[in-house]
Amino acid sequence: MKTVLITGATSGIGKATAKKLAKDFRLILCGRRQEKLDELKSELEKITEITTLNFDVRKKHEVFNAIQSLSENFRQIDILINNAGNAHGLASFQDADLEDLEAMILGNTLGIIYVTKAVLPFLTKNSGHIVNLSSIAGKEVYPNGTTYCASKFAVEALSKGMRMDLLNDGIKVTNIAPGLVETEFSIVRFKGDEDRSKTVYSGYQPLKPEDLAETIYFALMQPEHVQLADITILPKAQASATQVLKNI
Ligand code: 8X3
Repeated sequence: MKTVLITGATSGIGKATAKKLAKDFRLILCGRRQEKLDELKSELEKITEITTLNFDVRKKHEVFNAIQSLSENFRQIDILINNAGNAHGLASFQDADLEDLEAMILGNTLGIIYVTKAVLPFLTKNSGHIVNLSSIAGKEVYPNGTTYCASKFAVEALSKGMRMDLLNDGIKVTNIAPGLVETEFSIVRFKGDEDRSKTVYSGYQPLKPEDLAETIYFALMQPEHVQLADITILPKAQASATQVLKNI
């Protein structure tokens, strides 16, 4: 049975993906909240073999130490799902808090670089697969999202470049760019303001984390010779990063 490492597995898309994959894969669940990892582990270990790694993708040494601490039976990783990521603030570039901007570049861009560099020595050659979670914000820039978008444009470049550089190693790279998905994303972006977060997802049907889990599963279950390179997935009510039809 293949082994999948998922970052950001404690909530949202990562958690839904862990649940979806449990019937077919062994799982390495990674996240910052150990109690959430433990909860998910105890739920899913009835179905498959699970281990957890507690680290913050923004902390280089934590990332490498955690991945190098994997026990012998989890040291061969077939699939890496770079899911962890966040937005911090939605403000003009001139007004945005510099620490928020640093956190997005660190978490969304450097985080993928750290985790992928740490996992690559353990990633199966000739049938390995990396899935990077980008965003519609990796395809289009929108006002007040400058650095968030920059962090996701970088993910797009990382996906394309990894696909080139890992071609000879037989490792597939799938880039997934979702639009509006209802998760803790906006609560984090708006620093705990649940009312403001709810307005982002009201008046239309946003994507659910489970929709993304289905998409990731679909990408992983393709025949060995098929590489889904780039998938953009939007709610029916969304046409672009800034165009959402509400009250339909
Ligand atoms: C999250 C989607 O539209 O808020 O990546 O940028 S959006």
